[in-house]
Amino acid sequence: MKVLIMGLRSAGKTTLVKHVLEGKEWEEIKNLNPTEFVETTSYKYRGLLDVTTFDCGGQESFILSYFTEQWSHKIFSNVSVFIWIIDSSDLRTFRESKKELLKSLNFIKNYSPGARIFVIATKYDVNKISLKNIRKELAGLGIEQISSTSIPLGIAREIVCTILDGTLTKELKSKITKLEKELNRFNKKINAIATLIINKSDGLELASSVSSEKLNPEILKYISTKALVEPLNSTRPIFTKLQKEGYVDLPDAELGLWHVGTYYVNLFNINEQFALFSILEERNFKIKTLIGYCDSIKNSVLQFLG
Ligand SMILES: Nc1nc2c(ncn2[C@@H]2O[C@H](COP(=O)(O)OP(=O)(O)O)[C@@H](O)[C@H]2O)c(=O)[nH]1
Ligand SMILES: [Mg+2]
Repeated sequence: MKVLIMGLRSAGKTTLVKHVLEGKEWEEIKNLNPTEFVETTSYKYRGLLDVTTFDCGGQESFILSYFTEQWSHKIFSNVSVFIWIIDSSDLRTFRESKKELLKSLNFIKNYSPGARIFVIATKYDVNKISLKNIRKELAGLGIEQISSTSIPLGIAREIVCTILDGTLTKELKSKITKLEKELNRFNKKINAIATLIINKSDGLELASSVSSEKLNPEILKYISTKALVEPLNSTRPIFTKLQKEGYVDLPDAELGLWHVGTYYVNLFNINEQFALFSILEERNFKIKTLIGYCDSIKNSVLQFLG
């Protein structure tokens, strides 16, 4: 599935993509350098969807060259989802952005007639144009949905995820439902509040099971646990080195446990791509038993993927 993301210079494209598809938080990405010409990056959103973004710089001269024969075919063909990014904090560039959007839509309609079209108004924390006005300005262009986002306000991930989740096929959804049945059993066995299978690259869940009314499963859908899960990738090299020096035995299972208030967060490495994440209330579990259960759910996940 090709997701094409475009917009004028400095509209907030790169920041948004890094936030949602790389699980980066505002503090890490608020000072990015501008993108040079077309940067193509491929992601596996939630471990499910192949998403390729074409971040097209956005300098005026670059924008012009997209519309040459040579480039337009390459950029606008086979697009399933087209997202135009508009800077809601900049009144001066609004006209220009609308003009370029109209041009792009012509290309999309030519080269990818079935594409679903979305507009995202970024930087709504410092907006100068209201969403209502943007919607009025862009009415009648065949845009499915126009939404506003703000990364510092923490509302961007949910908006973009909702758009991408809306493009998941029935087959994928029923596969997830099957995996969630396994997770429900696991969750009961270990007496956890919630268990999630996390796609490590964006920190988003592939599937989840929530067994308590205390937690809204809808919220878990849009949280990136990247920062918690990431250490699982780096502990093995450290332990390997220590083991070489003869200090420790290398553990077979890669399990991490966080103690947060009265809760325990259990992290378990499934493979390069996925990790298991559960939230447990108080210490009512044995580590060895926990590892055993984690191992069996690991096999289910690997089967699901295989
Ligand atoms: N206040 C605010 N600034 C943002 C937001 N998203 C991006 N920016 C800033 O907008 C500028 C341009 O962002 P960038 O992603 O490089 O734009 P691009 O050229 O479209 O890729 C950067 O200084 C970002 O920090 C947001 O949600 N709120
Ligand atoms: Mg950029």
